[in-house]
This record gives sequence, structure tokens and C-alpha cells, in this order.
Amino acid sequence: MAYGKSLSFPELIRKKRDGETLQREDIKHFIQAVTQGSIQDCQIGAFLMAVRLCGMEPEEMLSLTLEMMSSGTVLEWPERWHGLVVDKHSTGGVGDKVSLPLAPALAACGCKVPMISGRGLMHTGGTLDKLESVPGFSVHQNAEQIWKILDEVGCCIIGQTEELVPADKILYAMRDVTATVDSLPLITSSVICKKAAESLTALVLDVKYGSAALYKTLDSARELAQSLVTVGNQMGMNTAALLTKMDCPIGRQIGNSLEVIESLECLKGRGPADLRELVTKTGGYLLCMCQRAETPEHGSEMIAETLDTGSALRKFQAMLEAQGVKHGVAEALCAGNGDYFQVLRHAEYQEVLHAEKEGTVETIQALPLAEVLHELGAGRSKAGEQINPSVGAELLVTVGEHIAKGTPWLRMHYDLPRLRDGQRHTLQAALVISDCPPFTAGSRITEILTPEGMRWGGTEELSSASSQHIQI
Ligand code: IUR
Repeated sequence: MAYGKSLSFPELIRKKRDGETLQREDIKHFIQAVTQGSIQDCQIGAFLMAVRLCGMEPEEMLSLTLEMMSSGTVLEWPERWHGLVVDKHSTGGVGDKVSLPLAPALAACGCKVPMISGRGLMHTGGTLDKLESVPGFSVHQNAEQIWKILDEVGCCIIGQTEELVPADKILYAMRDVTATVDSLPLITSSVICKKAAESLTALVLDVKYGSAALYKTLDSARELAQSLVTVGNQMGMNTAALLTKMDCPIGRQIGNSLEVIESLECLKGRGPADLRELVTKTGGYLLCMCQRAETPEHGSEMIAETLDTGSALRKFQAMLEAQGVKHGVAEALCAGNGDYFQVLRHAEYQEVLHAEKEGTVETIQALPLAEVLHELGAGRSKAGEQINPSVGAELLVTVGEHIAKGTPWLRMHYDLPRLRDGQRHTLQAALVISDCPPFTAGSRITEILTPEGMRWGGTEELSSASSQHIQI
């Protein structure tokens, strides 16, 4: 669009405040100023609040995502990897360690996975924190190192670099202190710009809903998923979203070191069924979306095979070593019957809690468990805070199981501060026991949003940015 002079920042803020639609040039001007530091913090805050209150039209959201992506380096890959570069993103959950087995499983299927992950905040854990509980593991890799690891191993799990989407780093920090984190267009642009800067062929989003998720209801999570899928596809990535329940923890282990252990169990073909389901289903969709599998089901079988044959585990070991872990340490973790605590630090205290009554485990509430773990040092309240990787909790019972009064149901791992009575009380209340008959917990995945026109395994172009729901 021909544009004479950029709007002044007060005029740009007024326009959004009054519900008008910003032009691509307006958004470009704003994002460039954010990146260059030529706009005042109060103006950024006012803009974010105007977006939070008035929302954005689809074309504004796309412009914002494009401009944020272009605020830094966009990764480029060699021609021979064309169609192979994939990643996933989760909106965050308790015990969510899916990325750890998934990245090497995809690499074992021939994909390239430059997984740029985040750190935990409040009750949600971060993939980088989990991996940093392995001695020597470095999340800091430059573009050249990323290329080398992807070439030789096929996957890496790394932190966001200074060069990648700097505008997002600034806006995210401002959203945190201006009560504007929970804005649909701001979340959409923030998530998608980072993935678009990885130049992906395919992206699967795991959008969580429930009592321990950012979005509490299925409807609100679906709205976010729809927005992410639309903008992801408009940005040229084959993007789909899974809507998954987040009320009770994923798997049986929560806390950084314990989650590495459970991920290794999954990579050895063992571990909890719900974790394996999320890994195989997410991977199945990705393999299908990059044309390496005929159908998502076929893709899931391919992923399951990498877990059962050890090929994903070998990729994980190679990734650990490529990212700084000594061979002996990586080997000890990846050995069939490895003693994990030879390598990972065990917390000083363990305490087992017992069920206070008999009945069926109706649910185990993830949020109070995660909040107590956070207080014991497993999580951080502010970016940059230290965490204790050894703090964690092991669930000793499963949802749907009938248990007797006095059954051990939770083992807490902690150092200092020690567990207090008030926290024991909170933990006991997280175990919800009822008189209903025993049952088998169903799938966590309730819906899948795929781009309309996608033909699994075919060559048809993704026709539009709209999407279709598959009800599970
Ligand atoms: N993760 C992101 O990358 N961006 C966001 O806005 C949120 C989580 I909320």
C-alpha cells in the first residue's frame, strides 16, 4: 500500500483504542520501533491494552505475526531438508514432557526438528528446565551449531536466541506486567511468529484446556486453537491443533528430573499410556502433514515403532551428547535398566502420602499439586529465577483405580524448604475419591483441528486458512 508518512504512536494507539483496523504499515512501524527501542514503554503498554480490549481483525493478526517474525533472523535450511522440518508447541501443562520423546522419535523417522522451547513459569514446567537437569546439557546453540546437530542427529531442543524474534521477547515481558498476557491475537502472534522463524513445513499445536490450563473451557481453547491454526497456515506452515484435557497431570511424574526419567521410560517403550498416546498421536499428525505417512494413524504407528525398537532412544542419546552431555552420562541414562539417580540428583527428602479413605480415584487435581511443587522450588515466579530440578512428585495410583484407605498414593521429593502441614493438606485434597465404580480413563485428546482441504499423504495444496474439526 502506498503510504506517505507513518502514523504517530499516539495516533496509532488511538486508532486501535477506538476499534479501528490497523494497516500492515502501521503494524510494521510499531514493531520496528519496539525492536529498535524507539518507542516508550508506556506507549507499548497502551497499545497492548488496546489490543487486549478491542481484539484484532484476522488481517491485523497476520500482519502482526509477519512483522514479529521479521524483527529478527528467519532460519534457513538446506534444500535437501525441504518438506522435512517440523515442530510442535504446547500451551503448557502439568507433567507435560511430550517434547522430550517426540523430538527424537520424529528424527528417527527422518524429520528435522529444530525445537525451540521455553522455560517454566508459575505452575507450568518448561522443556528447557527439564533438560537442564541432565548434567552438561546446554540449551544455548547458535545457528551454525543448530545446522550441525540437525544434520548429524536430526533434532535439537534449544532456547530462543537473541537474534530470533526479538520483538516477541520485548512484547512478552511487557504483557506480563500489563495484564495483557491473555489476549487471543497477542498469544497467536507470539506463538506463531517463533515457529514461522524456524521455517517449518508442519506444526502441531497442543492446546490444553481444563483446571490446570491457561484456558479453562473447551470453547475458549477451541477459539485459540482456531486462531493458531488459521494464522499458522496463512504463514505457510501446515498447521493443525489437538485440543487436550489438562485437569490431572500427564503421566505419573512431575518435576524436572523426574520428568526426564519418565521421558526416558517412554523412549524405552515403557512408561504411562497417556504420555505415549500424546507422543504417538502428535507425531502421527506431523508425519502425515509432511507427507512421510499416509494417514495420521500410520504416522502414529511409525512413532510407536521408534519407541519400541530403541531408534528414538538412540537419537535422544545422540542429541544429549551433541548438546554437551558427556558420553558416559548419556549412556547411563539411556541404558535399558539405567539407574537414573547415578546421574540425576535425588532430592534429600522423600515422603509418601496415604489415601485418607477408600474408593475410586475420580481425579487427581494437577493445579494444587503443581502449586505446592512450585512453593518447594520446582518452579519460578519470575523469569530468571533459579529452580531446584530435584523437587517433584510421583503419582503412585491412577485415575479410575479403586484404592483402600491407607494406600500410598503420592511420593513427594524435596530439599529445603521442607513440606509443611498446610501443603500436606492441599496435596491430600488434590486426590478426589468417590463411590463410583472403577473405570479406565479415556483419551486426553478430545478434538483435532486440521486445515480445510488437507488430504492426508496427498499432494493437494492446503486450500485455505479455515479449518475443520474432527470430534474424537
Ligand atoms: N507462549 C508463547 O510463546 N507466547 C505466549 O503468548 C504464551 C505462551 I501465553
